[in-house]
Amino acid sequence: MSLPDVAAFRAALPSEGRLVLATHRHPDPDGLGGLVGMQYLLAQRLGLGSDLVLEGRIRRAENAAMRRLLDIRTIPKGGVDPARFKGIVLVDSQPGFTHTHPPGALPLLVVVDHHRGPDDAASHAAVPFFWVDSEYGATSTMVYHLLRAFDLQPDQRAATALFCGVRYDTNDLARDATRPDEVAYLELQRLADPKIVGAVNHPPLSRDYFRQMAEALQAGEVLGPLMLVLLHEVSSPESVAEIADWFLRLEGQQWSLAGGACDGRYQVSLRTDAPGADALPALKVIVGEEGSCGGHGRMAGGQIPLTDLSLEQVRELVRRRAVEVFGLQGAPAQPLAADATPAAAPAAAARRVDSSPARP
Ligand SMILES: [Mn+2]
Repeated sequence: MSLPDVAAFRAALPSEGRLVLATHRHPDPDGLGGLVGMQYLLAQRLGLGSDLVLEGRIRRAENAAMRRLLDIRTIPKGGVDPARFKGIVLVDSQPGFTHTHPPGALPLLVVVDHHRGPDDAASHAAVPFFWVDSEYGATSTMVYHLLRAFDLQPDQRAATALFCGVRYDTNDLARDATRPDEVAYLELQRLADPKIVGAVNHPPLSRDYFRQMAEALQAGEVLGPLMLVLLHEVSSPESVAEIADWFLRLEGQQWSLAGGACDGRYQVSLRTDAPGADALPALKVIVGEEGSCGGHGRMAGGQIPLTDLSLEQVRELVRRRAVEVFGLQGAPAQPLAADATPAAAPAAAARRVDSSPARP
């Protein structure tokens, strides 16, 4: 596990001016938390102003609530005038990840991320401060420890943002959490606003959300240890991740793969709760040469562009490769919504008919 290097961080940044802070497309709480924490650190310890540039609409209700309640302000990507900024700080992502396109024409000065990236030393060498360590369960944990290395305690807003990030990516320390995540979680919980944390955790959900979940329930298939939900169009890429998370809770299922088309790409999310299992290698096989993916520990996400292949072709490809990678050739696919005990069903139905009064 690597520790933050304060001197290297200082050396990578200008002594004055403004910076652009960016993260991956469709930011999640860990990306947003890392941005808010980083903005606070730059202002408090380095006297540097910064603006957040976000890509992709934030549609997941939890993430939108976090942005609203913490008043996370951004400037449009198209509105970045290179003359006004000294460079870019990227959190929870890395250059070269296909879901990340920081505004061009500005140098990338800092990368802080916990995803496993491509072993491409050339792209790292070009970044003055490149701190990537997949031993951390969340980027927000890394940013928290960077603040502490500067002897800086986050204020309530920054603590709330970072706390939401740590708890989201580690599932409240239950998933991929290490000792630094625990330290950050407990300290940030003490400093965070519990009302905001609660409101982010349980935001109002749109009717569209329930419609999407109803579709997912209908489309869900149980294939041995794999829960498979390959949808057609979805309202947001985040909903694919949410569906994968949700269906992992099905009793007896150790893997959950969800997919859906949005913004010209077929998004896929793979989750596992098998002890010690790693989601990324399996997803790499599933998206293959046609797509790209990233992940850490028990979660991985990726996409396949819907340019050369049609939506139906991609769904078939994903399904076939998932069956192969989990060795499920010949395994019966059972609709999730079907009776899980088909053998007992006719008898039970017969009894109901016998004992119930005739319907009008
Ligand atoms: Mn993250």
